[in-house]
Amino acid sequence: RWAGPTTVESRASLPPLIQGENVTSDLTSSLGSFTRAVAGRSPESSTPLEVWAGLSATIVDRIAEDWEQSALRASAGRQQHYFSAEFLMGRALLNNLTNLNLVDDAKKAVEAYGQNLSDVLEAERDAALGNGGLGRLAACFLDSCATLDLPVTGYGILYRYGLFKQSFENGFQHEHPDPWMEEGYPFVVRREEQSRYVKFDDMDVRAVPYDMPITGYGTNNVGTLRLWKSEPMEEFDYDAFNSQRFTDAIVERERVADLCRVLYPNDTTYEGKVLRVRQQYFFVSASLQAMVDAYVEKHGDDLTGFAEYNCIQLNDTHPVLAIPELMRILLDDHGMTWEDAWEVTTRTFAYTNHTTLAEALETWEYSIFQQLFGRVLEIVAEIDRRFRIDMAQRGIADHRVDYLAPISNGRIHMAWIACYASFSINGVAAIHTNILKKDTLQDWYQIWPEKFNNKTNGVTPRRWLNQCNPRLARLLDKQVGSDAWVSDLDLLKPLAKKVKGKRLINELIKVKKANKQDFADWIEKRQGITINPDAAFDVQIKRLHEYKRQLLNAFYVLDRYFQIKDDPSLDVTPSVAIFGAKAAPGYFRAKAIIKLINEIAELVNNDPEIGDRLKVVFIENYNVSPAEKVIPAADISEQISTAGKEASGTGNMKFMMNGALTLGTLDGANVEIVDAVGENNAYIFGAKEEELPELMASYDPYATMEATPGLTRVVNALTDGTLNDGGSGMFADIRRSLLESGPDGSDVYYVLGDFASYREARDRALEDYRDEVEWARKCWLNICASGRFSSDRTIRDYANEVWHIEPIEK
Ligand code: CRA
Repeated sequence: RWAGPTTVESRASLPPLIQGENVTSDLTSSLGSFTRAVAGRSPESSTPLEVWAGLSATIVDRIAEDWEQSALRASAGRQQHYFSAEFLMGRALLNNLTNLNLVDDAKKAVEAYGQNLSDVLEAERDAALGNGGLGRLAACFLDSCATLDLPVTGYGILYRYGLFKQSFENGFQHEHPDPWMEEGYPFVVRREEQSRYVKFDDMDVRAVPYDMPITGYGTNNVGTLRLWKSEPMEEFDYDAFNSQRFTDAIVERERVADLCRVLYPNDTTYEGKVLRVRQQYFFVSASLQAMVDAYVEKHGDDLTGFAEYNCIQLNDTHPVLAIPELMRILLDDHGMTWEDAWEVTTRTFAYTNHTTLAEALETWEYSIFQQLFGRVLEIVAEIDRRFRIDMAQRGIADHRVDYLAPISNGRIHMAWIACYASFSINGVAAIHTNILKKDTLQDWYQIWPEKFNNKTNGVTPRRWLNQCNPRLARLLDKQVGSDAWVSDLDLLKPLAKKVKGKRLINELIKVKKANKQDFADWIEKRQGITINPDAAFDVQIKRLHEYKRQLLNAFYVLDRYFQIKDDPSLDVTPSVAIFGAKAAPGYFRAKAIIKLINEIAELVNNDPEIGDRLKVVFIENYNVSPAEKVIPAADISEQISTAGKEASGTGNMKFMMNGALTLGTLDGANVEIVDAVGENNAYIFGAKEEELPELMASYDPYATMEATPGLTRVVNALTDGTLNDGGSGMFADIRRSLLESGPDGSDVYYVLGDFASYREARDRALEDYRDEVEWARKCWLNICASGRFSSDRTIRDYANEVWHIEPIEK
């Protein structure tokens, strides 16, 4: 049910990076050996998963020496370290085969044992060690750093369970554990000798690093992602075991294992749990210890030069405990003075903010720090004391100082510590950085304008175009004359002038059609839904959140359904509304919206009167791999957040690269997408960020609903028996959130307010879709203008403007 066909083709014009007399036969014999070692039987009778493990081990074997050399070269000079609680890596095997230009050889090797490469690749589980955009961004960044030969290492946590697996039962979301590496995972290597001890006041744990090689495209440089695992100081309490107290013996062991057991399934909001703070401290402490030890080994015990050789990017506030922890290490373990230690610390850290949503600015109770690490708390208190003096000297008013202080109202403010101690503060799209300056972080901006800078997000064209869309990649190879665009996406820009070429546009149309057929086959096999590949594929895939407004999309679908019911002969462009989204398990209303979309799908898909004119597909267990299937097949990219709420978005960029047209608000990176491609090649609607405060001040959702033709019927369908929430009260809750007054109602995301304008824009897009050639031209212009949104551009900007690092010498 989960497997589907993948097109696996090699097209790189580069010679294989791995030299040898006969790459294929070498690879075949290694694959045989590794598979036999893993499976304990012949490769011919092994399962696809076993062959996957054998082939993956073969790849690690092949890159081992380059990896070792790369690490050595990187440690010779200034290095960058990317601290992140999340890395949403997805699958690794095809990515590595492509980077090493070994796809063809691997295919032959696998076939030599009567196996099939597609099946082998489909057997791999996603490493889902992240929630959404923030975690996937970290993964794209590592890919770009390796490709650009930059000395960058990622640091995170080896979660035993990644983001929960989602199933739909009766249309309701259910969550299941995701033991992603239980069956073995060759792409991480345990580095026992690099273990460190992390001390809490109530327990000590051993941190063991598992290193993952990060290959780049067209280079033999191999980067590293270091994921820490917590283990007990001693395997188990032998005395307790011997005296028959078996449970006592394993209690401690489990307590330690709990630390890394699970990724918190929240996107943008956070879980206020002691365990989460423990996770954060655990991985930053172990990472810093390793960095400082490496420095001492190279440069001696005087750490005043630490920041010349090391820089740390904090991916949101999750790793901000690294600031007091570095202070602790410098003060306590290396005997530095406060002043010297602070000097080093404030030249080491750079902070990225990823959201303006207030609930995502982490603050922790004072008592949590008291319980976990008294010494770190002491240091935070000293930072706080000095901060207050510093601010008073700058003439900042007392109430402002109190608001901005690291400790206030009995809570520790992680974002304020980050702003105070970092030399760089950045947002992730132009509009987002502006909102930080004028709103969320305005006080900091007034004191230190020079710290602020923008780094618009990007996505890696390796995974998100070259790998997931081989047909389009081949077309681009032909147009560019080589595969050079894969690591220099700006090479597509001059191709825009070919937009009038009939042959080219026809080829593009053929590519999209074939991709849509593949997706239709995949979803049919996976979920048993039949869709018409000629219909417009309208796709919204992202975490379920009210601000992202999946509800607005669902209302459009319902409205169109009613229109067809009212006029059964209505001639509309056939379309498929495709959704993919997980809701945080505790986010009731997000789960309600999932149930709602599934109910609408039931209603629409089973109504013979509707036919092919409208279908609804909800991709179950949406993740990186399903994204790789649906993005190349999309026609319309839904980016419809309430303006000012989506910091950047990165899905919007992936769709653009694959030739889907953006239907969106002027929010996040959509603003820059429209700027790059031109208004005529996107569908923009809705209230603008600067208009919303005034609009909201006089907003009457009920009156707006009544004044918008068709909308009352749609909203009423929530509760009038048209749709069934199984007695959960979920749909009435959605209705209340829109129409009732008060902080939990009032339609704060302006769904009803933007409905008319959204409907107009989506209708117009679907109308335009009928002109196949004109539509494809717009797609082409989007593809050619997507160079700005390569994470290579983002990483170059970080490297030049913040990190000040150079490509490593080879
Ligand atoms: N949810 C933002 O909301 C942004 C990514 C990556 C987010 C997205 O708009 O594209 O970060 N924020 O910068 C976040 O996780 C904690 O904040 C996201 O993924």
